[in-house]
Amino acid sequence: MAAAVRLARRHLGLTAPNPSVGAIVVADGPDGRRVVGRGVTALGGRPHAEPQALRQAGDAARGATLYVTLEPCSHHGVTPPCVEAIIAAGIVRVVAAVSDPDPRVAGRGFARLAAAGIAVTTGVAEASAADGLCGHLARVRLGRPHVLLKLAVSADRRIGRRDVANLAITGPAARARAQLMRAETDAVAVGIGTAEIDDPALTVRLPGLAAASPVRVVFDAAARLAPRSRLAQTAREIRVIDLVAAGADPDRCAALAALGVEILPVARGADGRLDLAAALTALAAGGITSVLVEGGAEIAAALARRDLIDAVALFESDTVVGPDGLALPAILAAALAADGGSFDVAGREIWGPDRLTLFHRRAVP
Ligand code: AOF
Ligand code: ZN
Repeated sequence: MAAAVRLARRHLGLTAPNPSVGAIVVADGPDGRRVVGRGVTALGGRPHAEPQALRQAGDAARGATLYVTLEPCSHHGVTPPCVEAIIAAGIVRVVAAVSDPDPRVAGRGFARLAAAGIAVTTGVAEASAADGLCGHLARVRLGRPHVLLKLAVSADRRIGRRDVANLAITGPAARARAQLMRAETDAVAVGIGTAEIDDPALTVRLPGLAAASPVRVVFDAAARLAPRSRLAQTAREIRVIDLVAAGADPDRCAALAALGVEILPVARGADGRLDLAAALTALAAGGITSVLVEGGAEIAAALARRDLIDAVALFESDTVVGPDGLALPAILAAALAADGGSFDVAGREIWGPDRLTLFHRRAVP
């Protein structure tokens, strides 16, 4: 199952709105157990993982075990049900990690397999598989994408400076790691303040991964995104969605739309600003299952206030920004605090001189 989870990870961020699933067929041979087929959900979401693994296994699938990270589908969607392919191939045992909450599946996949006499085990390595399926699980269960907030803080707990564009807090290794996060998500988002100050491209520039650049999203209530910005100017190459408040200046919206920027109007919240929950729902309706939020402080704090952050990637460096830098918003510092916070540490990594801590929102009991 660990191998299937790693396999699924390869297409993370590249299969939306489908999840990236990993499937491995293991057969008993004269020399012991061996892998005879591997499959990962194809780019764009289809074909699913299982038929690919079964095709690779061919006749060796007869009597074999299938390890799969998500409950195989039982519905006639765009593709025929995976359970039928599994039964037809002669698989005798299915080991799965996560049950599919998609209402079209939701237990029916396992039930169909069991009815065909296949031994079914589920819940194996569930937490690590669910990590890679977090976008699908959030979209189906919550109707919004999974939200990962990326933050870089200096030794004096600053996350940037109002007067300096693209202030480097972390080093090149940490920044490459952050680009990998972009490659693994469906969309990368910033607030309009960050878009104006940094004029970011928000693309993936890692060698070999340029095609993995996610959809770029701006929280931009008043449609302030500049037509001359890098985002607007490259909208025809890599999608840009501008989340504007209903009633935003139609001329500004039209100028951006003419450049290929997709204008997505969203209701205003009680505070008169963009309703962030509605904005995320609109993204999910458009097939986006995961969002990496990269800044700035204001959007991060606003998401935290509405309890819309599922995970945080906190990079910490020894750089000193100085007292006039932007402080890590208090609400985030409190949420990430070791005692009394609302997030748990899910992993730690070292990138050059910088540290990365991954936090997951603590599950509500
Ligand atoms: C699987 N294996 O590799 C994936 C699955 O629109 P469709 O027909 O492609 O079905 C999409 C649903 O199938 C999706 O919402 C999720 O429940 C499941 N994804 N299932 O058996 C796979 N990617
Ligand atoms: Zn399927």
